[in-house]
Amino acid sequence: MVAPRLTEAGTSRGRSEVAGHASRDSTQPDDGAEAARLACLKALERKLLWLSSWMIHNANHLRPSRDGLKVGGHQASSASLVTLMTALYFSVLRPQDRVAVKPHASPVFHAIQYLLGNQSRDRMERFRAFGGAQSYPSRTKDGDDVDFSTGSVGLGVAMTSFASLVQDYVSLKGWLGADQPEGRMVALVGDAELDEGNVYEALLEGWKHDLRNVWWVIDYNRQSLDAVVSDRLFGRFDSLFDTMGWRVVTLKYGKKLQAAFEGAGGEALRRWIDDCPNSLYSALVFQGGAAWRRHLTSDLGAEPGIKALLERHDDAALAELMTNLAGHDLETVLEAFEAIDDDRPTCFIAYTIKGFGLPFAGHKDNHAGLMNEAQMASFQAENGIPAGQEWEPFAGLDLPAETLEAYLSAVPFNAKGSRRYQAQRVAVPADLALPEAPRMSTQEGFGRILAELARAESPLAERIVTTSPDVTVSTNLGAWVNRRGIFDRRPREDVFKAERVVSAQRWMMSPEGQHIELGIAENNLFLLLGALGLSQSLFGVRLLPVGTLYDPFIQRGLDALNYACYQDARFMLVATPSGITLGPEGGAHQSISSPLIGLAQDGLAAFEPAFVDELAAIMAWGFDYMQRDGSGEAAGDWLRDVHGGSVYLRLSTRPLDQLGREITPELRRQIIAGGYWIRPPAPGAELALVYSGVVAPEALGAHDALLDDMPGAGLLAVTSADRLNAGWHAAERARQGGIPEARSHVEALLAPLAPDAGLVTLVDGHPAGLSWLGSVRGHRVQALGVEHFGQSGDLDDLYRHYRIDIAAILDACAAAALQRLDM
Ligand SMILES: Cc1ncc(C[n+]2csc(CCOP(=O)(O)OP(=O)(O)O)c2C)c(N)n1
Ligand SMILES: [Mg+2]
Repeated sequence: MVAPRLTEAGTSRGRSEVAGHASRDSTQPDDGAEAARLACLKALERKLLWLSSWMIHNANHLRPSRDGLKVGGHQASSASLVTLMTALYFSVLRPQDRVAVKPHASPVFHAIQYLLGNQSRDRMERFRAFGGAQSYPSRTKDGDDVDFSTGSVGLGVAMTSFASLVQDYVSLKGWLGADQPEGRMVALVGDAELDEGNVYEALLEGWKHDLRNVWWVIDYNRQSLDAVVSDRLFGRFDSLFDTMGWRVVTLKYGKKLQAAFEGAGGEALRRWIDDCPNSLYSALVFQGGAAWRRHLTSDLGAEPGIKALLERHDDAALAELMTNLAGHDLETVLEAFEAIDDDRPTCFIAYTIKGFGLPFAGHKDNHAGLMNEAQMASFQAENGIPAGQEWEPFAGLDLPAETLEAYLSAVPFNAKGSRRYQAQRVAVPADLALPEAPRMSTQEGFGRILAELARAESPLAERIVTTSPDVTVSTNLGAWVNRRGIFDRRPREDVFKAERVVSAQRWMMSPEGQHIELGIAENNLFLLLGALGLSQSLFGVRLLPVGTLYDPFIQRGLDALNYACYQDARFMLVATPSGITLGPEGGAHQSISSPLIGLAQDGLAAFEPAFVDELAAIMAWGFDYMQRDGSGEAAGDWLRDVHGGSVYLRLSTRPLDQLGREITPELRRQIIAGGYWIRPPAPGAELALVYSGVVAPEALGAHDALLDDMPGAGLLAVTSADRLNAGWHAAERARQGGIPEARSHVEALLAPLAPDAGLVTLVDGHPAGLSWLGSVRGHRVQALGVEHFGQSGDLDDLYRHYRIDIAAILDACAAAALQRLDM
């Protein structure tokens, strides 16, 4: 237990004279003001328990159901965090602090914002209904200033670490405004979230980066969804955090229990509780005073002082004493938070009770438990809330509404209103310098485009920040890093350079560096990209993050990628190498399904260019697309181009002969829209070959071979199956909605073909990535691609084996022609 201190936690709290906010100046102790503050906080704590429970009750029992589906909500999980969140939001937090709230405590968060005037009653009433407060806090779907979305447990926790790293990045570059103090990144963590491996990946990475300004507050209720957690875990967490350089503050006993431990029999009582298995403790919490009495009498009855202690407490008082854990003791919690006045990462292990204050407190099955009508009625009576006043902010509290209103209006966290920033857009030139080489892979082209950007001072180059999970060199970021350096809070020499060991890589580290090097953990890559990609909103600083990894390992971090996109973070993901085209280096490193991820992942525009001139056009567009925010003209915006998003580039190490052509504005438009006829079909053509990405030479070769037999056959280059597909769906929707003239790019592309033409599609990835093209205008499709795991081999062998070589394409063309004759 930390020693209580009376100094202020950090900065600006308590300038106001209102109801206690000014009370914590240690030079002028003011017990009256402190008592007033505590009284307000205790009232608000009660109100949060009520409102969060009621919001869930209303959604489940009072709002009419039209579909018979369970609505749900977590009254017990919410109750567990009420005290901790009361202390944080209504006293400790400052506007610059950012919080990831445990997903199933979302009702408490919304209730807090409701009391602070940032959430409407209507949205509270529509908790979990369309347009209402979301089941889990959502940056994009909730309207009450959620800092980090949560839902997939563990990710929000880790996100705070990376947000802090990003804060360091923008702060050390001098980009935070003078009125922008650094904030704390706070995670409110369910104890079972600590089972998620990504939490430890983030801990390790944080240690490497000298993490600061992070608080993880663990809601240690010793229950997960299914069960009470193992006793043997006790003690593990402290040492884990300690090893990683964190301060660990354990909040175990509240003031009442601490006082009881001081009295006669206190030592025995403490030992008994410390030794009590989690399951028994939980069961007794649920059973209440009589059960506590029975167990204490039989286990400790002979200890001096215990009998008297039991006699002094009736059943209700005994239950209150025995459940007086620190995580529900406002004073203890405030003291602990307020004692911290530095930026060392701190983990608070706060003992709590799941469902505290509710009838199913401690019951092992309470995760999805809801109070029934009768239980709710008596809870309402206990809270003194008259019928009809359930949503009234101050009903049933024993302080005057004006006092509470005054307190709330001076809460530091709310002092600045909305805490979201908007950042200026960085100008992006329409053309990025195109690397000159007759033969190049897209991966090499990517490295050279960035290297060229690194050479000159430009606003674009200044705001690009690259990152990679230990594949910086092998994804061709080396030249960029050589010029722009690695980010580190402290300047460090490149030892190899200092020792004059010859190396192509010069890894100078300093706060000016623009590459953040990560260990091999793809979850961390995506969480960092998520945090970097929210910098404009979290810190008001525009960054253009570029992250590289091997394409197959997207799946390793897929949930974190989805999480970043769900929050509308903006980044460029460069995945290379990809597909079986990795060849001899392949085997386990060959990706198959990533084109389908690109197609289906919301918030991510996926591209698979074949040639470096296409890549340059896509990157220039991408840096702009990443900065769009929905402002501007939206009519006909089928691809959500006004809204913007993140970008995924699927690249390759296979060198291809470049085309040496001019990229006209029209060709550029089509590359970005998703495809163009690299060899246009004759009107009414009976066959078209369609390819995406690195298999271009096979497609071109097969097309050459076809022309004798089918002079009109076209060859369609697909640069983004994702955007072609999105455009098609959007046009369909527009027509369904009564706009008959709506027409998407892919429909226009395929229009010249005969209605019964055959399509042969080709991609180094799952064939379903392109086979849907047949549905656009009803063409029959022969789809070539890779459906089974790759293996090592050269491209001749692999392409033949997996049937994406010229011979396979010609076989497919023949089959398409035959199929057409059959129709
Ligand atoms: C990645 C992921 N897996 C599973 C779930 C389903 N789930 C929601 S809450 C929960 C248990 C949470 O327990 P804890 O974190 O201790 O929170 P408590 O409810 O005890 O406060 C689980 C398994 C989820 N939300 N995310
Ligand atoms: Mg728990």
